[in-house]
Amino acid sequence: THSYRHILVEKKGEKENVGLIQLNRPNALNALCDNLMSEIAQALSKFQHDDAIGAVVITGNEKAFAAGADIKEMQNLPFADTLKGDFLNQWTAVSDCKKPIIAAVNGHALGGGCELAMMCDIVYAGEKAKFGQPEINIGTIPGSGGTQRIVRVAGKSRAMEMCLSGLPITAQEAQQIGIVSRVFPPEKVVEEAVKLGERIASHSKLIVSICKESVNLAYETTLREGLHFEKRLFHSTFATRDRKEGMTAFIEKRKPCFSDC
Ligand code: CO8
Repeated sequence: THSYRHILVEKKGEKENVGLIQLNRPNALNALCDNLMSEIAQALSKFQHDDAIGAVVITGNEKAFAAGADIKEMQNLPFADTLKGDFLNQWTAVSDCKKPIIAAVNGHALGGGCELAMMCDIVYAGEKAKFGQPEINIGTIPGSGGTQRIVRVAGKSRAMEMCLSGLPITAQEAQQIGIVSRVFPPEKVVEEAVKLGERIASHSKLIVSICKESVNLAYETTLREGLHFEKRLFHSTFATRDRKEGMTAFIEKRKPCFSDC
């Protein structure tokens, strides 16, 4: 066991196969200070190396998922230090994780909080959640994907509107434009995210990570390269025991027993 200062970490689900990370700086609306992001990176690394874990849920509280990077920490930061210290570089731990991550968002998901949600593979939101990129209000711009990921899911006009106006959008709007896949009553969001995590964790963890890698390629490469790589990854599943077991179980009309290899 490991104790953290700014996050709570536990295992959820009937089989304890879903990792839950709850951001826990309620007095600062879960502002994402450097230490908090380091702790997320550490917790994700532990879940990554834990063979029992098949998916991870990241959540905040009912008031805030996260109100952004910590403005108090950034206020007096000189430019040279942002470069030298690779300021906020550990944020990539979230998008680099090989296991699926589900964001369960209630309340404010602003700035880095909105970016953190969009780094996750699936976003579930409560009816009162708000998503926005308010950096422009404080003289800066999104620094962890806000200007990039919104364009890819919702197009240029929406991305420009959010990033240039600094105004937040509702959970319902975020769902319409594809940032969020489902909206629930606030008290159900984490439960539903864990349920989805359990469903994902019931599959072969090896094939799940190959599938995640392939979907992510759609973001990061051209269609031609993506289709080529997808085909190779599909072929590679034929080198696994779980592919053979899955198909055999179907033919034998029984449940597959995956061994993640
Ligand atoms: N950083 C630090 N402290 C914060 C932050 C924050 N982002 N947000 C809220 N807090 C603190 C407040 O200072 C306040 O603390 P205190 O009690 O000590 O004054 C406490 O949380 C409660 O906040 P409010 O009193 O403001 O609560 P309200 O309910 O009145 O307002 C809002 C809620 C509207 C969410 C408001 O707090 C707000 O506008 N927050 C700032 C939102 C924002 O601008 N976020 C963007 C930050 S910049 C960013 O995220 C850049 C990301 C770059 C990532 C780069 C990675 C490489």
